[in-house]
Amino acid sequence: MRTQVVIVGGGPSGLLLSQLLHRKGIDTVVLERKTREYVLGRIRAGILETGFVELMREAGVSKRMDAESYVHDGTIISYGDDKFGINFKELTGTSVVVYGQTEVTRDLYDAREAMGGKIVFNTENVSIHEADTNAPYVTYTVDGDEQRIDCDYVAGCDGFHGVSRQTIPLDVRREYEKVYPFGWLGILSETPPVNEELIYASSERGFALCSMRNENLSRYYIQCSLSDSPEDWTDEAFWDELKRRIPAEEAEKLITGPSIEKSIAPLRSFVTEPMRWGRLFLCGDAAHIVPPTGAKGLNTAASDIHYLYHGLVQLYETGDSKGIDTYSEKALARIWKAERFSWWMTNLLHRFPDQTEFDHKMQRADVEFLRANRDAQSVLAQNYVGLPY
Ligand code: RFL
Ligand code: PHB
Repeated sequence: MRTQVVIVGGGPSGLLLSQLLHRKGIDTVVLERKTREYVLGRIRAGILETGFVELMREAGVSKRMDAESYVHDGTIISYGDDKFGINFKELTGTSVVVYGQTEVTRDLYDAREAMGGKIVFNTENVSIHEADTNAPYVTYTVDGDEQRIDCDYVAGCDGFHGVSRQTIPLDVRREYEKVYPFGWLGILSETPPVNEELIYASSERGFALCSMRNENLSRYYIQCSLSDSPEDWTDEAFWDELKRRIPAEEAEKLITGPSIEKSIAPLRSFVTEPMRWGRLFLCGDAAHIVPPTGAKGLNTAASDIHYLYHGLVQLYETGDSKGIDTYSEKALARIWKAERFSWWMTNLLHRFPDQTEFDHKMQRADVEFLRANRDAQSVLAQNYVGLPY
């Protein structure tokens, strides 16, 4: 078999790239290790930057998103019972959109199916060969049969645990990592959100986040210990702890109910450089991870896809390789800024096990400054709505 671009990974990055390229007449094959149902069962991102929304429109998959998503013009930061708002719209002229990653992925799968896009599920032993030559190819097994696809380029969109990044030799690849000493325990419940805007809550007992998917589907998170497992937390224990971490006014209003999903995500900052090796390009979580504070993970994946898509179209349409030659540099320049923002917001709002009283005072001063200073709020707002591509 032969195609122009093999895309390893059928998560949001891989599907979006495949859909965008297909519309420009560029042929792709997506190789996904799991099933469609499995990918759609993962509850992840909820907040999309306008750059992401634009890309979904360009991919022709925005119909449901435009009809069903919620525009958020700001967010709330609370500490103990104190709180204040950050008005993105006023400070930057832009907003963000609430539309779950599950829905984004579902829309992309539906669109790929409708256009006859090639997605191979349940692939095993995916292996990328000769990526540093002009004749790369990918082998994999499906249903016990070994297959080979020859191609022009490979896009590694296979997430943090994928094989693409590992294909780049260690003497070329440099990795930067910070692991945080806590995780986020998240639940999804069919209850109305406690507030119309998201609440990022800092408290003496640790961080909490009140988010949502729609008017009857709420997503809440609490900072938890890395040694916890979701089974350690009954729904009742979760709700009790959440109430202790958000302002009393919201705690009283909170409507609780049974969780329909409960999971723990460890927090990590990670970047690999470069994001290109020969004819292999890394995109999204395959190349970088941010802690979820600040909602940048899926959004940075989208900016990678934006750069790679435009680079490949330029190449196939005009023969000019400038876009793909500068891919790694351009993607990384934006990613490091998103890394900084997510790291800063994580440090601002979480409790760390080794913090001293002095450190607590510093955190508090940082939050007070943010509350009182419009310029500081503007910096947060610009980063939250998304830096320009
Ligand atoms: P994914 O989604 O991990 O998809 C990779 C796909 O590749 C497949 N795969 C392979 N396929 C073939 N062969 C192999 N060897 C393979 N190895 C892996 C996997 O099965 C999978 O289907 O990466 P992608 O596409 O780059 O997308 C990245 C996003 O999923 C991620 O950045 C976000 O979910 C992060 N994130 C958030 N991002 C935001 O922008 N806003 C948010 O509000 C937000 N909240 C979150 C988040 C992530 C979270 N968790 C659980 C990590 C909240 C949470 C709790
Ligand atoms: C979510 O709704 O899942 C969500 C929202 C904002 C974040 C992280 C996760 O910063």
